[in-house]
Amino acid sequence: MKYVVIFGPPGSGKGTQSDKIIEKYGYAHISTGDVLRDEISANTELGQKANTFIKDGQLVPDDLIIKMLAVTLDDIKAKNGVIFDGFPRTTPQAEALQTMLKKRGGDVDTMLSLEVPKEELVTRLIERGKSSNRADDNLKVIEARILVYNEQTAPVMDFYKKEGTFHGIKGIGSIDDIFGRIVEVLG
Ligand code: B4P
Repeated sequence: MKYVVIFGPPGSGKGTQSDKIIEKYGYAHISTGDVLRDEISANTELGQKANTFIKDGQLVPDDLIIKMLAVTLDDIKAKNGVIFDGFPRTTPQAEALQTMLKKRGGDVDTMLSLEVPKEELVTRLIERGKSSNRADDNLKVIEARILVYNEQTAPVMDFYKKEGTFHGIKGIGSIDDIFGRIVEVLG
């Protein structure tokens, strides 16, 4: 079982490239952003709590996310591998993921870090906001999300550099070109 993390700032294409990885490699997909949006739509207690953070561009607290991830991971049927999309977003989340996978006899095999300049992120998210109906795809919240990324999420790269699993991927160009760079790493 392979465990792959796809990482990057908001709008870097984590969801977009995850779809292509799933299609080619048959991995199971865990997107914490998708799970949270489902909880919000279903108006669960977790969804209500999460929404208070997401609408302001803040991260949902680690304890809520880690609990949610453990449940999601338990539900995953055995496949060739799992792609974690949008998780981990803090160093405590990275440590919790390592502990959870070790209990299952595994570890993160590959961390793919999509590198996209800020101006391009803003352009993509404003564009997505025209049709996404997402409360966090507007300029004010996008700016907050990028700040939060730089302060709280970017340090996760150091965790995986130390583990020796970090791979920087140039995240601009066509979706297929970027996927080609990912395939060079995943084989
Ligand atoms: P997420 O749902 O994870 O998503 P994202 O960062 O907004 O976007 P992604 O990188 O997946 O970009 P996409 O492919 O859609 O997070 C949402 C929020 O949930 C977070 O801000 C946080 O509050 C909360 N959250 C989630 N996980 C959490 C965690 N672990 N801990 C705490 N809080 C958490 O691409 C963006 C757009 O660009 C799309 O419209 C796409 O079509 C376009 N695009 C993609 N590739 C392109 C390319 N090559 N060229 C041009 N456009 C492209």
